[in-house]
Formats: sequence, C-alpha cells, structure tokens
Amino acid sequence: MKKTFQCIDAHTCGNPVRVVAGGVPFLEGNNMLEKRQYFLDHLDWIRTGLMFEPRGHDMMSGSMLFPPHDPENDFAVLFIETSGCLPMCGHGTIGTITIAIEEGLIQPKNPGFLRMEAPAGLVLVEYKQEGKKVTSVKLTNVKSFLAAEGLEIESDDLGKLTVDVAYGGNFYCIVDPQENFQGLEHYKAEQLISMARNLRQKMNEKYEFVHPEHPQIKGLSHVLWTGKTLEESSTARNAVFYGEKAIDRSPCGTGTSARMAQWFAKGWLKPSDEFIHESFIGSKFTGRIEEVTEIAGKPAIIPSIEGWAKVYGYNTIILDDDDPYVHGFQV
Ligand code: PYC
Repeated sequence: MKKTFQCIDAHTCGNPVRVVAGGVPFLEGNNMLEKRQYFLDHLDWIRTGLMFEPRGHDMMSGSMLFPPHDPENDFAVLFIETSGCLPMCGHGTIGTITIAIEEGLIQPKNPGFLRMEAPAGLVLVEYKQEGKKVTSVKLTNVKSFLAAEGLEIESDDLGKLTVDVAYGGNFYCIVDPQENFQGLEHYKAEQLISMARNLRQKMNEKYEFVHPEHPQIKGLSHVLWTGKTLEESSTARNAVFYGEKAIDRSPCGTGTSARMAQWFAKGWLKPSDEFIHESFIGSKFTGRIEEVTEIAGKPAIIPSIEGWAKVYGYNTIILDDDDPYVHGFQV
C-alpha cells in the first residue's frame, strides 16, 4: 500500500507544525475526543510515519483539519505529535491557523475570528493579517486549573522535589527552583530531557491525574521546568519536555496556560496582568486571563495565548509499505 499526504510545514516561535492538507483519513466519532480515540486505535501509523524519523524528528508535531460537529463552529482539529494525539496544543493551534488562513484551507464565517473544536474543548481564535500573511494568532483556551500543589516526589537525578501539577489542555508537572533544582538555566537541554523523562514516569507511578469533566483526558504528559528570564521585560521562562526527547522551542501554549493557572491560584497573577512567557530559545508568547471561572468546585481560569508562526514549505510525503521505516522510528 502507498499513501500520499500533502503537508504544509511551518514553525510557531521555533517549534514545528506540519498540517496535513491532503490525504486526511475518515474518522468515526461524534466529537473530536471520539475521533481522536478512533485515530489512535486504527490509524496511528499515519502519525508515526509523518512525525517520527526519517520524515520527522523528535520535536515534530502537526495537525489534521475536519468539518465541525456543531455548525456554529468553523472547523475541528486533530493534533498529531511525537507524543501521541494531544487533547490540545497551543503552538500547534497558532501554526495551524497561520497555515490554514494563508493557504486557504478554511473559510472563516467571520474573517479574523475562528471557532475551533479541539479534543479538549472549544477554542476561540482571533488572528491578524497584513495582506495574505497572518501576523499574529490569539487563542482563548479551555478551562485551566491548578490540579495539585506541593506534591513530593523522588527524582533519580535530582533527589527530593516538591512540584505542582496544573492543567492547560494537558497535565503539566511544574518544577520551580528549589533546593535540589536551581533553575532551567543551570542545565543543558539533554539534561532537562532525561531528568524530565524520569520525573514524568515517577509522577505517573505515584499519582493519578484525571480531568474532572473529560475522564478520557488523564495522565501527566509534560514536565515544565522554570528558571530566570533572559530579558527583564518578560514575566517568566520555561522549558517544556514532551514526547520522549523533545524540549518545546516555543513557550508552549498549553504549558503557558497551565502555569498561568498555577500563578493565579497562588495569587501571583491577576486578570489584568500580561504574562510574557519565554521559551528555552527565548521566543515569546503573551498570555492573559480572559475569565475567572471554576471547574468541579475549584478555581479555574480561561487563559488566552498570543504568538506567531511562519510557513516555510510544502512537503508531499509518501508512506509506502515497501519502505522498512514506513511507520517511522525513534532512537
Ligand atoms: O504549545 O501546547 C503547546 C505544546 C504542547 C506540546 C508542545 N507544544
């Protein structure tokens, strides 16, 4: 069997986004959470073939677009990443919207605004254009909240740590500087990656994290290391670990949402504040609290994240069964 996928490649503040514009399969399901599960059960070879080496790499992520399930909305999205199919992806949304608008993949009902159905829920989008180019994308994310505070965990690399867990579309283990962790600026990327892999495993063995409204969303998938900012004018900096070997090159949209929820719960961030979040490479997203709300009787926020993406190429990718690496590999 030989399948061809027309892809358009971009990066959001340095992190890749590959939109599958042609060759998208039919998915069974009544909403994106069900369609995501159908894809994972029956078609995951498409994700691994397009995301893993030799056609992708450790940081690769992308998306596929589908018609909306509610006619009020503009489109639905499936995120495909080296880590699986995330319920929500912020940098993926910014890249997807930039590609979709510049390349005419979606026709907005109300130009400048989009209603996007993600597996994690409805995401509202505003974008700005200069001529054909999209210059910025702001997404108003799903409810984000501090899920657990002050959890103790023994890291094989760092020893005893105290961490928080917050949800911003995915569950994040947030590691702030403390006695056994001096801050992300003291470590190389490969150290942060291997320490995070171990920490995520330990956290998932010791604790359980389940979304209170969508029990299909469970488990801690990301580790967010924090540290000193590169620029004084920024609010905070982070390095987000995902998949098996990736540090997000963007400031991470769902990570920024989770961290804003953590700061809000601790009284460090107010609804009027701007949250300028730096990535590991110094690229920035601007976050804001759009609404204070609650989830399962606990405080939550609806955060927005604003950033930019650049389209850089067209990529017709073939997955041919005669290739021993048709489904990709990771080393
Ligand atoms: O931007 O939400 C994000 C994200 C998740 C994993 C990588 N980036």
